[in-house]
Amino acid sequence: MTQINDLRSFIEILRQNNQLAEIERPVSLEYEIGTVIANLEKKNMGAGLFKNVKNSKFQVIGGVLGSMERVALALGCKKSEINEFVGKCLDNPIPPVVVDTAPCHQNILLDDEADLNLLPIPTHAPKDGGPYITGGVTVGKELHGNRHNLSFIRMQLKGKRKLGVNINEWRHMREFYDEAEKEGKRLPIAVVIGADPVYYIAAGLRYDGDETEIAGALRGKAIEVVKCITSDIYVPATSEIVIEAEILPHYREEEGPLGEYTGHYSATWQNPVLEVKAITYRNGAIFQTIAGASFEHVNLGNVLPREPLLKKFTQYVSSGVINVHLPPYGSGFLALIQVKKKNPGEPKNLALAAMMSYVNIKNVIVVDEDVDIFNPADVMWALSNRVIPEKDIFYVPNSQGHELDPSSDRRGVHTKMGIDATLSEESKGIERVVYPDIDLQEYLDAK
Ligand SMILES: Cc1cc2nc3c(=O)[nH]c(=O)nc-3n(C[C@H](O)[C@H](O)[C@H](O)COP(=O)(O)O)c2cc1C
Ligand SMILES: [Mn+2]
Repeated sequence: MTQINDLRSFIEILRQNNQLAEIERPVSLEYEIGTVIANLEKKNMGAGLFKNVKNSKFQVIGGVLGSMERVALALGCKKSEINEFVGKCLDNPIPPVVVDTAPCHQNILLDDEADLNLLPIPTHAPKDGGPYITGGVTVGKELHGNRHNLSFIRMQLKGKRKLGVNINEWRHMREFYDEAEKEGKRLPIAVVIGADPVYYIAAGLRYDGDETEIAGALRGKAIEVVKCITSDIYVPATSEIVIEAEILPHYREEEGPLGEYTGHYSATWQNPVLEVKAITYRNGAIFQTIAGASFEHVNLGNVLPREPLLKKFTQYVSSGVINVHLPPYGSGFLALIQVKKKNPGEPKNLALAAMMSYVNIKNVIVVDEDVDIFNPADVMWALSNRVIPEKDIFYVPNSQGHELDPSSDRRGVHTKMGIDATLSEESKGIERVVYPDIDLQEYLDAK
């Protein structure tokens, strides 16, 4: 099996596992690529590799981590093992190793040559404010010191060497930027576009050190990094494209709107801008993108970072918890808990624990061990069959949620809801009809 160490080797894995749609037809950066990625996702047809992008010499790929099947392929584990595996890696970091020469420096454009218009930056959703880099990992470093940080920062194309940047509150990158701004200094950063998928998964995680160490843990091997050309920031040597830039202090411009993870558009905000210092890329570079409001957006920003916590919190309350899931169709607001319950009140306690595990979690559904939490139809079946509303549903009004939740107020205050969708004690003795799973191929292939 191909060993994954960059985007290209993962594309090969996707190809081998029928998780790649290879598109030869010429496509436009304006809306067309975003629309095709969204349709591929809806029809579960794999990541989209656009080989012929109008007005660009680069290929574009989107939806790389848009399904849990592809996340499992990236991590080399089963779908049901993902949260356990990511949780373990967060406790066992592997620091990166520095190399001197790197494929990502095969082509170097400096200063005035570093023109963003050379890159295939898509405008994804119909009402996005313009072209956006959404599938880039921002590498930050504190101004005084060597602490690195990975995260996703959406970047709006605003000029040949200018991007608008949106760094939200409480982010590690925000700390770096606030510190630089206080001193009136520019903050050097790098944007990595196209890398080993574990680098993307690590960037969405909340970790107090350098998330590159978690990428190493997820890969089971140190990530090879190289020093940037214009700063002392380190990026993966096999990155497809790297933008080296500086965020300006004490300057704001309008930025937005963009399709957000809630499936709604964000408002426009007054946000900082950056100036590009260099663009470097590999020969035959592939530009990676993430369609706003896609499952990939939710997987990276909500599902993968928070499932390990959800598991820890709920298993602390009950050893009967079998698995947990934050399905991407729930925008990170819906948690599903599968339990072999011992006591009738246990599912309610589990719902409360889930609500405590992360502020965004609003609705919690607890199901029995015979319900597949990775199959929405099975969860809907449990809701339809096993819920006695006046007894099984409870609310926590005026609790804290996330400001982008459309059902919350401006400060993110909303009502949380817990649903015990397990079979009630009184109904015990009723048995579910279960046909065994078989390998159909044996029937279809038989002569
Ligand atoms: C596709 C995608 C886009 C995101 N865009 C932003 C963004 O524009 N601004 C932001 O602050 N967080 C954004 N996030 C969330 C952060 O990347 C995420 O919370 C990250 O873990 C923050 O890391 P940090 O605290 O280490 O900086 C995005 C996440 C994803 C998956
Ligand atoms: Mn961090």
